Parts: sequence; structure tokens; C-alpha cells
Amino acid sequence: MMTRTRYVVLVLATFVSIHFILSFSHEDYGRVTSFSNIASQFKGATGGPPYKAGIPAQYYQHDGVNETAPGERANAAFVVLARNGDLNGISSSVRQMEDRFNRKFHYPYVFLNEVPFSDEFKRRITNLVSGEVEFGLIPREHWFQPSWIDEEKAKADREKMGKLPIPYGGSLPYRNMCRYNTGFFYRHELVQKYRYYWRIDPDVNFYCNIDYDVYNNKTYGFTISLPEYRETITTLWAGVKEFIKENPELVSPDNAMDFLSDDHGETYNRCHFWSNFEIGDLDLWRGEAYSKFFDFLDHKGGFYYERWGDAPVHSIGAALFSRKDQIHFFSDIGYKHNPFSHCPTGEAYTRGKCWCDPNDNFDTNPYSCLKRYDKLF
Ligand SMILES: Nc1nc2c(ncn2[C@@H]2O[C@H](COP(=O)(O)OP(=O)(O)OP(=O)(O)O)[C@@H](O)[C@H]2O)c(=O)[nH]1
Ligand SMILES: *[C@@H]1O[C@H](CO)[C@@H](O)[C@H](O)[C@H]1NC(C)=O
Ligand SMILES: *[C@@H]1O[C@H](CO)[C@@H](O)[C@H](O)[C@H]1NC(C)=O
Ligand SMILES: [Mg+2]
Repeated sequence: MMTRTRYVVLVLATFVSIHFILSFSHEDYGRVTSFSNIASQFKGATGGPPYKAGIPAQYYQHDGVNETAPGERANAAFVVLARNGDLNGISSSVRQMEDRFNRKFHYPYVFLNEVPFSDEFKRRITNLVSGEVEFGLIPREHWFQPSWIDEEKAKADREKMGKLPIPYGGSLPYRNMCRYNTGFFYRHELVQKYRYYWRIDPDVNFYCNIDYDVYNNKTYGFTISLPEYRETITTLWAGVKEFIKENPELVSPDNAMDFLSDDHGETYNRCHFWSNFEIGDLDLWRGEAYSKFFDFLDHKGGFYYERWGDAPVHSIGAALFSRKDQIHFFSDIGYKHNPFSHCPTGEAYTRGKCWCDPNDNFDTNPYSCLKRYDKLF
């Protein structure tokens, strides 16, 4: 039996925590939980922040050895969209990124979520990284379905697609995520100070050492390319053609249309760069061409009436609004997001001390779009 005092304490504690959760999730929408204010939150409880605050990244040492690469750094950060429940998966990805690349470069990280990250999430991630890390909350108006979407129509499509063998065909949160990655992540206040980004997703593998700085004045870098599910983009290409017709001056000369289309733009071959890996120039997305393109597509409603992914829309944007030579294939970065891998071959495999199975390489799969990329040059 519970004593009266215990009961009162329990009721009070429940009230206080519910109140805390409610006030946090409402008032903090669109605001940022920065590195410094998280560190200060922990100070009282632990007698000192378990963060690397105050140690300039360039002096951070790995097991006592200074492995920091000399030279300048690009104005770049890792950008990670994740849920609290992705903690184990993203820890694995971040650990590999640190071991294979960032222990030498100490680039900062920005984590984004539409609900506040848990203290455990922040503590465990901060313990892994060798650069600064910030945790941001996504503003409500950047995440949820906009008011001008007809929910009845959207729901009908989710029900229809949910019956097909298409990943997340019936999911509304997945659609919010795709639209956010397509047109909003680069506008987040924590991302705004950066020019370049490297996207990292949960449960991916980085198989090889990357001993050079990857930021190279290109606009978009990829490792794997493949065709999109037809049913998720039924009307996307019609929208793209309409946009090009109305805004021919926004399309780049010497672009990569022939990666997207086998008939010079008449139809879409559904090839896209697999966007769970992206190294990119944020100014490509922030520029006039892509901004107008995203708004145009967004108002067609296909992120909800179909299930347009960030991968095809980014790929079409990168291909049309960059020169083809600004799109880079990172052939020497060994990478896997289930179920596909890119495994470097020959000398690059040895040099990078890769551990991927050389026979598990999507480049040689008949569905790979790499040959269309190669044909551009
Ligand atoms: N904050 C937040 N992040 C999400 C949500 N859904 C997906 N993400 C993130 O968005 C990215 C892509 O989501 P995934 O669920 O991996 O989508 P996917 O790669 O198409 O599907 P899988 O094959 O299951 O990995 C990952 O970085 C996820 O952590 C969400 O509802 N909220
Ligand atoms: C570690 O090496 C880098 C690059 O050479 C250098 O800039 C930095 O000062 C070194 N740090 C320490 C603590 O020696
Ligand atoms: C980077 O790219 C821009 C735009 O294409 C070009 O004008 C500039 O010369 C390039 N800079 C370097 C260092 O390659
Ligand atoms: Mg994934």
C-alpha cells in the first residue's frame, strides 16, 4: 500500500513533469537549444559539463595523439535529422564518421528534430564527437503539412499507397520528413551560418578512411544513384517540365539533364542520387532557382498527394541548377544504407583500408544510374 505522503509526492511529481513537458514542447517551438545552454543545464547536476566546451576543436587529441589535419577548414557542418528513438542508430553512424574522417577534421554537427532532443540523446552524442555540436528544434511551420493541403485528398492517397509494396507509402510523418529534407533543413537557424553540409542518417556505414577534406567547391556529392518508385512521383516530372517552360533562364547551362532523362527532358528516367548520403553546397538550395522550384512544387501538393521524396527533388534541382561538372561522385567513400552499398574498388579500397565486401557494390547493379552519370563526361 502506498502511504499518503508518497501518494502526494507522486501526484506532485507527475504534475510538475507533465507541466514541464507541455511548456517545453509549446514554448520552445522554433527556438534553439544551443551547445552553451545545454552545457549550463548540466553544470548544476554533475558538477561540470561533460562536454568539450572550451577546448578549441583544432586542439582536440585522439587517445593522446594529435591527428588533426593541418590547414584551413571549410565553412561546413554535419547535418543530422533524427528522432530520440534513433539514438542507437545515429550513434553508430557518428562513431564511424569520427573514426574514418572527423577525428582529423573536427567539423561541427547540427542535430535537428521536431520535438526536443532528450538529455540522454544530447549527452551520448556529445560524448562521441570531436567537434562542436548543437541541437535544434524545428519550427512547427517548417515541419507539418501546410494549411492549403486538402487533408481528405492526402488521406485518400496515403490509404491507396499504403496498400502497395512501397516503403512508408501510408505514412504521414514520413511525408513531413521528406518535405522537410527537400525544402527546409537549410533554412534552420543553426544551419544558416554554414555554406556546406554533409548529411548523416542513422544506421549507415562508412567503410574507408577519408584522409582529405571533402569540401571541394562542388555543389552536390553522392555515392549511390538509382531509380525512384514510379508510384511515388506520378506527376512530379510534369511539374518539372512546367517549371522549366516558365523559367528557362533559371536552368544552368551545361547542366546534368541527361542524368535525369534519356530523351533530353521529355520523360524522367527516375534516376536520383540517394540522398541519405549528401555532401552539398547549401547555397544551391538557398539560391533563387531552387527556392522558386521548391515553392512551385510544394504548391502542387505532391509531397502529400503523392509521396515525393527529397532524393528525386534534390537530384532534379542539383542536376538542373548546377553545371554537370559541379556534381561529384565520391567513388572513394565506402558507404552503406541498407540495403545498398557503394564499395570502392582497386587501389582506393587498399588506400582507404576499407572493410566493405568488394562484391557488394551497387555500381555494377543493373539498376544503378551511375552509367548515366559517367556518360555526362
Ligand atoms: N526528427 C525526425 N526525424 C525523422 C523522422 N522520420 C525520419 N527521420 C529522419 O529522416 C531520415 C530518413 O528517415 P528514414 O526513416 O531513415 O527513411 P528511409 O531511409 O527512407 O527508410 P529506412 O530504409 O527505414 O531507413 C533519417 O535521418 C531519420 O532519422 C521524424 O518523424 N522525425
Ligand atoms: C595538432 O595539429 C594541428 C595541425 O598540425 C595543429 O594546428 C595543432 O596546433 C596541434 N595541436 C596541438 C595541441 O599540438
Ligand atoms: C569555385 O567555383 C566557382 C563557381 O563555379 C568558380 O568561379 C571559382 O573559381 C571556383 N574556385 C575554385 C577555388 O576552384
Ligand atoms: Mg534510413
